[in-house]
Amino acid sequence: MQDRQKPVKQYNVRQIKVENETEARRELAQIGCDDWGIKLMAPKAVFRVLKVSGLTPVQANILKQEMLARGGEAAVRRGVANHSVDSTDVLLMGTVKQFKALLVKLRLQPFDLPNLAAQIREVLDGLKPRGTFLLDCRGRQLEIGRRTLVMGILNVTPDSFSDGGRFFEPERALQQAQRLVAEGADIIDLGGVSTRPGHTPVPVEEELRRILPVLRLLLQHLDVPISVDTFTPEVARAALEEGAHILNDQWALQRDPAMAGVAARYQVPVVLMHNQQGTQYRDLMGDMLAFFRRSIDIAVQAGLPRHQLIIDPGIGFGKTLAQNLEVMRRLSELATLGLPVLLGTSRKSMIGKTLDLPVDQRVEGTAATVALGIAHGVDIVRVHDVKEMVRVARMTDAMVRGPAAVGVEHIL
Ligand code: HH2
Repeated sequence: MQDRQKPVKQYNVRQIKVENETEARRELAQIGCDDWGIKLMAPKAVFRVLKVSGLTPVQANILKQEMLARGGEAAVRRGVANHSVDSTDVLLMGTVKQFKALLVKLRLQPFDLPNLAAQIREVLDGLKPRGTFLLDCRGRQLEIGRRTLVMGILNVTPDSFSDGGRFFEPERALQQAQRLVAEGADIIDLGGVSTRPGHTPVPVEEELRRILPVLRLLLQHLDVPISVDTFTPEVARAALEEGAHILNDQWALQRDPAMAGVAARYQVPVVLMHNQQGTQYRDLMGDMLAFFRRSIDIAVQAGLPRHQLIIDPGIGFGKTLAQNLEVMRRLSELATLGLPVLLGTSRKSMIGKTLDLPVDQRVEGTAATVALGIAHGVDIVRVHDVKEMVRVARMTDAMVRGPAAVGVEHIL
């Protein structure tokens, strides 16, 4: 007869979720580390992979050497070692502690590496949890980060893809906006031009004729901030002069050089939405980030502070279905810039094509994108179906941000 085996002691090995130093500190404290140990080890618990573009072989070789010396890694293009290529992208892999030590070394190097060090530093800082802050919309405040904010769409266009023609009359538009606010909208986004594929361009006078009477009514009767969805400086100027609180620019200040000056003059928050002609990318997320950096530069040069800017990946703009889905999957990469993120997926063709459903049956698909967006760090969702998406956002917030985000901690 065989001996009965001694029971094997179980150590309950498992992976835990640690995405930043705040979460690392919490886990270290929970196992009883002392304060000194927590301070020392938290930066070792967070691993980052950063992608850097367009380095010379000389820069890349130094970077690799310095990263390896810190115990991290740097992947470069074949041909960098013998300088048979002109430039390379680099994947830097290491803990926050290793990155910090790398930065100290890079600051002492030639070849523009101190500049690169400053840019890496900015990204590492941007990736730290932002906490909550108040976005000042010309006197009306939006609290960013505590819970997801819902922007209700009000299109006063005859041809918008999902609600075109329904709220063309100012009184009806006001009623619709009041309904959206009653359902929980934190912002109303007023648009006078449809940008759906195949839309007809609208003259400035017509865009003004559509939005100004409605805007005046909204400003009189609503307490929430009103954003104006336009990429035309004349329209933006007129709307801001009337008192609109936020500028939502589908070309992120890059379509008309006058736009940034208009936004700066009124010191309004600006939504910088990614957009481009065609769907060619060298590196989808990398190109989008470079686009946002250009827009941020334009804004700051014009005198708009960085903290007034919101970025938006522009789902459905200059992207194929596969690219839209990839952006959704990689939304958390937008945290790189440390700015609030707005997501506009409501009833869009990405959902229609994926589920093979017409525009009036895309509410569940929209819900999936809102939930995923929030899980990936989105701060504001732009939606038509406010009542439903407020519920989706509250539920997702309770799970992602914690019960305090929706005020239910008392029942726990
Ligand atoms: N999408 C649309 C319009 N404006 N603004 C931002 N910031 N982000 C978006 O994703 C976005 C936007 C298009 O949607 P919709 O307003 O519903 O349709 P239409 O262009 O037909 O009016």
